[in-house]
Amino acid sequence: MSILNKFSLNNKIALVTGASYGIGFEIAKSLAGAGAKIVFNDVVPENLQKGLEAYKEAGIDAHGYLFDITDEAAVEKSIAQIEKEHGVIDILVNNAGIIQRKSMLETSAADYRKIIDIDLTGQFIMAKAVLPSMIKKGSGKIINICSMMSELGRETVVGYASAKGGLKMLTKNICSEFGHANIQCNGIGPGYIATPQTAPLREKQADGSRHPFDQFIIAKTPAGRWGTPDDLAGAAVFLASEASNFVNGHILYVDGGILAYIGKQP
Ligand code: NAP
Ligand code: GCO
Repeated sequence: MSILNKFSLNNKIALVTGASYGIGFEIAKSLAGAGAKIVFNDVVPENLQKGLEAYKEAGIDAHGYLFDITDEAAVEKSIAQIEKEHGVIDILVNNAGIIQRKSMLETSAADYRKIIDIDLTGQFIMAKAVLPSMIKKGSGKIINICSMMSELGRETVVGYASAKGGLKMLTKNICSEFGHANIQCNGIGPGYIATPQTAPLREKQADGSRHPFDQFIIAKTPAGRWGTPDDLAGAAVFLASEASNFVNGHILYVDGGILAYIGKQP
């Protein structure tokens, strides 16, 4: 049998959260390309509709559901509906998330709680909702979208970094508690990726020069460029497929080498 068969997702159902666009959309496309049936969610009706149109344009028969990953009752109801309409979810990609950029001293406890709620508690709620059927089926893949901030801090992203650090440990804990049930829970740690979420960091300056943060990331990345969502496709298919059945609790960084590099001398 060809080794490539191990990367096949034929007859698998994949749920990607927050996947109307951005990283989630590209990961969903990659899983569809490997044979998976795509289910995705969003929290804004207009964006869900745009996502459905984008998948159709990409030739993907995706199924969209509107729910907030932080609303446990809505998540449980939606997962039950998805399982009834499509079958057991084989692959969950916990992609949905937000970021807020302001100094810690300007960050209220309410700000902090909101980011933790969406970027960490929401991923817990989603995993808890899909695990029972995965365990009953005897297999399952959970992929948490972590970050450079799962390993490193920086000014202005205290809530986000706290959540992404916690998400690394949630990943290890799901591995620890459910590995015996043939559940593999891993993370993908993207570097700096060009999406709407990082657009403010790449805005051209009034004089047409690169944003200072843009220049910083180029100097910090051995690849000398920002990543694109498509750079994450291979890692997603690998961690969603049986090719990674003995990989568990691992965060696979797809960062162009940032975490290995002290950075180019100014
Ligand atoms: P994005 O463009 O901002 O997309 C985030 C998605 O999450 C949107 O579809 C958004 O829906 C959805 N979402 C937000 N809150 C939600 C909620 N409560 N319930 C359901 N869906 C919700 O972000 P991205 O750049 O694609 O990033 C996707 C993931 O990768 C995030 O977890 C992010 O932290 C992580 N990441 C990004 C980078 C990067 O450089 N871009 C690097 C490392 C990790 P609406 O827009 O409709 O609200
Ligand atoms: C930021 C960026 C990063 C990226 C990503 C890096 O403001 O520092 O948004 O946090 O989103 O998480 O891996």
